[in-house]
Amino acid sequence: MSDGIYTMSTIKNIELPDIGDFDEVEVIEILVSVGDKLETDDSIITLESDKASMEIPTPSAGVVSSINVNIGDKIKQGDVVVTLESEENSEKKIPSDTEKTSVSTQTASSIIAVNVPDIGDFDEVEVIEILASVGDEVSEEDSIITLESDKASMEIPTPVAGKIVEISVNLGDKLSLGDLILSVESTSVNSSKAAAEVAPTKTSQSTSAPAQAVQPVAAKSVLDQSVSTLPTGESHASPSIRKMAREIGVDLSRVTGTGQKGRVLDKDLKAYVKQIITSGGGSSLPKTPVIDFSKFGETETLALSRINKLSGKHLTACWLNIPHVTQFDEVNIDQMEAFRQEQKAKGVKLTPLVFIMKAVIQALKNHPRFNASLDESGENLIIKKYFNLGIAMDTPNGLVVPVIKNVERKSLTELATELAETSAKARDGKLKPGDMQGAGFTISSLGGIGGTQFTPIVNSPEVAILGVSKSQTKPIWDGKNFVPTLTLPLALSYDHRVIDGAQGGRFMADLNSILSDIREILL
Ligand code: CAO
Repeated sequence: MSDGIYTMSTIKNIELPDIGDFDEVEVIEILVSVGDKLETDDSIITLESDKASMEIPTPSAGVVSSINVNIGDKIKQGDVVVTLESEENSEKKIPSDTEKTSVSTQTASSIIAVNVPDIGDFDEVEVIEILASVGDEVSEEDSIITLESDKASMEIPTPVAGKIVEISVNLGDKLSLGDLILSVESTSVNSSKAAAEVAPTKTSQSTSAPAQAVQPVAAKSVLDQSVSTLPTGESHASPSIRKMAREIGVDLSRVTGTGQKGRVLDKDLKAYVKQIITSGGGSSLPKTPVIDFSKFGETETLALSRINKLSGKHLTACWLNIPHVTQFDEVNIDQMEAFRQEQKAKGVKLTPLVFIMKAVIQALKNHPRFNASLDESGENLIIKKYFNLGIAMDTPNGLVVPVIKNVERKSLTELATELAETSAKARDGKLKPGDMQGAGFTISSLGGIGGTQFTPIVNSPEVAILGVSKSQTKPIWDGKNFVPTLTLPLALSYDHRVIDGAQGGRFMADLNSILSDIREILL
């Protein structure tokens, strides 16, 4: 044991004092810097074992002349923590640990009295939580009470397993070394922890139980289990809660404690974290109200499919992260339709989509910015030199977007065959993850279904998407007459961080011209 200080000159070595029954404990915080002027009892470092943390105060005043430990060092009693240039000669002694265990009495031979252990330099510490009840079966190391001073809180575990037969403390009691906490009917008496049966000496807190064979045990002491610091005094919590909060990066002062004196309990921390997660990682988006629709009539609850949930999450991210612009156009597809009908008469079935795919590739070659992704920094555009198209497909389980690769190398009929095969796979739920990766641009076609227009959501990390609606014959003015014309409605949505409105307009005009004169596609 040490008195904590050597002062032969004006320089004092501040050693780690006796802080209880522990071996080597890690330095997790250094609270002072060289040159700092300290008062007696100012905290200098924080130590932490796997179960506890504790601020170590300086026993004397002075100016810090050196710091002798680093964060991560494992230190033990007697190690020099800092040196102080002293302004005074007086020293404050750290109490010795000669009295490690006090003895109290209990009733039967198997009853173990658990007393307050050596908790370091603490006296008269308040009981703020009683963590066990009479009748509880406890295991060794289970915490039984929490003590709290103005600077630290500590969970005291039982050193023996067994059934609690009596609790001898109340909330608010001030306890010191050796005070009886509770009595355990032991199921595993560890002779190294429990003294041999000795003659009874009843403590002031014992009940009137007959004094017979006694196995007195001090609960294990300080850093071996649990002392936690209350750095600013604004939030109270046990060491395990503090440790958990530190590990997951929660500022405990933000957590509303529901325990005694506003103490943060395990459930409070979990509720806080849950609330952060469900509110979208702390984003300030207002929540929509929860409504009980059955108030208004009969309802039925359908669970979303796995695909619904996955695509929902992705679409939300796209919608929230990308500043969208959507612009519309109508294409004269008379020529395409004539060609399509010709092919149909020959038994070759082509839907408008394959023409649109080929036309889009041509437009992407002319406007490489549309076949691109922003890099992670958001400061560079990665232009893709390959031409893979995502095609949105409707399946019984929800929307999927398989990718048709190297579209520029495939003929209209090859594309039609691949589309048919891919949509069959999609409907049967047989697409593999690789089938849905690698697109540079996406087309969503609702042309087979209907509608005049819609605004597709850009499929991040792509920067643009084309929405196709159902073609209609419309009277188009040719300068002299209204001519019946088959028109195809297109909607181009793009990421405005990457594509300016003028660029979007040029892409759409180009696409319109390619689609209305399909000779280039047919080459
Ligand atoms: N205008 C008019 N008719 C069209 C058309 C258009 N723009 N597009 C297709 N059609 C016609 C086709 O020619 C076909 O008619 P015929 O058999 O008489 O030739 C019919 O509509 C059905 O076509 P299809 O939908 O089976 O084929 P497709 O090549 O156009 O599309 C596929 C294939 C897999 C993309 C489509 O079936 C599909 O799943 N579409 C839904 C996509 C989707 O859900 N998008 C929304 C995503 S955002 O929620």
